[in-house]
Amino acid sequence: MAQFETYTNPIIPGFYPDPSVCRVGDDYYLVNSSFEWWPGIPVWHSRDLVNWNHIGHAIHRKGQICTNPNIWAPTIRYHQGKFYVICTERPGSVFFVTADNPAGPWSDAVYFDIDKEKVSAIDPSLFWDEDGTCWLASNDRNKSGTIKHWVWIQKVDLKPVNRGGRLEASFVGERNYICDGSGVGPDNYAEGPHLFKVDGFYYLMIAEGGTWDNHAVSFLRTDDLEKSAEDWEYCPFNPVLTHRDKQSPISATGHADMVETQNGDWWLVHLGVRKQDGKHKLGRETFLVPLQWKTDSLGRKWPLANPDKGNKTLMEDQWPNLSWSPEKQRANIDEFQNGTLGLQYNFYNEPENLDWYKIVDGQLHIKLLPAKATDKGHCAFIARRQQHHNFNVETEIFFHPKNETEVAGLMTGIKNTNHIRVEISKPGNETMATLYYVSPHGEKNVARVNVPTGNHYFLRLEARGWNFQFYIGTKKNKWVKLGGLQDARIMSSEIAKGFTGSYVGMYASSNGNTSDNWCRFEYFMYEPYHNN
Ligand code: 6LW
Repeated sequence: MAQFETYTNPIIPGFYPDPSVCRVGDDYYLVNSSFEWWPGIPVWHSRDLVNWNHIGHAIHRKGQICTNPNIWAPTIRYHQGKFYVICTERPGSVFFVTADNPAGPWSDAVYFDIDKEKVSAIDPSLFWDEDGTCWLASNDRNKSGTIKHWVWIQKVDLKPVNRGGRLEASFVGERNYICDGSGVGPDNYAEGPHLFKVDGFYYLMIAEGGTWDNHAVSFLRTDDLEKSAEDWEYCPFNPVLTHRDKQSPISATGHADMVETQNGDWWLVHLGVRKQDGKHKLGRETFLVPLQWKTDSLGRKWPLANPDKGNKTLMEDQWPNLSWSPEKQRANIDEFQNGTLGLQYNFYNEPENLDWYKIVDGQLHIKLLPAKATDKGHCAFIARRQQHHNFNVETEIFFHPKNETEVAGLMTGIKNTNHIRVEISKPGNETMATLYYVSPHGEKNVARVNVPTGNHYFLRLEARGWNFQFYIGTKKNKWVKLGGLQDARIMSSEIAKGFTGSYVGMYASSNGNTSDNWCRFEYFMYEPYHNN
């Protein structure tokens, strides 16, 4: 079997933030936040920590959780034959789901009754001590987001009780507030806590500094989880990982989780962003960095990220001491041959039902829904993440607009208020392809061409950094340039705000009217260009 000497970061490119990892034997499982994208919480499998295969979603069924999802920062753990994923459903609740098989199905949600009037908990994590006691670590966040976060831990009983139709687990004993940060660096903002037991000590990993440029990972430890805050010991090397000094192509490194391999090595997975021209469009991505335990002057051991390489996560680093286990690569072209939508696709917000799309004879059919691309909620948009700075997207669409409100095409962006899309429509007797650019200031029609009526069309997007150009054709590879944006930074997280990343996908709408019309897509291609 081929063995590589190095791996490249990010290990999971694109909008895959807040990674959490666990190991079961020789197998590793990882989850990410998904916010309002459906299905929620992607679940990954790997045997070498570098090649990851998307195997399912922890939130995949209507009714599994109580409200429309807005999922923040999950943790995955394995305990006595069961997988647990615990996370926050914003704005309110902490819940967990369980599964025998991490590919699914996952159970209905079990909630913690946690919310106070002004404060909600985020970033929950579970830890089982050797005596079987289960602890929940989390951090408070007040609803306006203005006070500092405090990390706390508390014993819990996970056995669900049905309270008024909602499954609930219970707290045991007092909540122990541990810290609001390591005290090192700007804006402590402690969050993303995880507990580990190593050589008889309990290590508390925290993220701090806020999720952007000042993000960092720090450690505390204690020999007794019931000890009060002032008796915990702070790692003198804190933060053990940060790219605050902006000396790396990777920024915002933080919100992490760590795992010990079957060979006794320790690795950290964490989020980070890759900026171009000071902004990023791919969301917060998942990175991997080796940890080494170093002893301080008091003889205490602490895990440090790449201490011999400037305490930084590198774009390329030494391969883990694990055999190369390539996962099956997803083909660049999806010809809809499987009868079901691939795991790479998401909808923006959970749909009311799933009767508006189907795969028949190798074509994806999408019904025109009244919701518009600029609406806040769910619309008929089947999309996948942009995972590279440079990429090409191509599709073939069959569509006969029946009236001037019916449109279908290709859309890319980060939000309803920050996107570009090309639509086929028939405003009068002629069929048109129109390119729209949408910013918080409104919608602009940037290009329009006539296309033959009653035909099928090929649509193509070429993204090179912030330059997005669209093409149309009635024959494959016979492109007419439609136009685009030289500078699409409107789709950056810095401008659009929020915690997600950019998507690209197939779209259809009847613009406020009911319609029984459908469009069909023959294939959908996403192809990295020069792989970066
Ligand atoms: C998450 C918090 C954070 O809950 O961003 O980067 C929040 N860290 O820990 C949303 O991902």
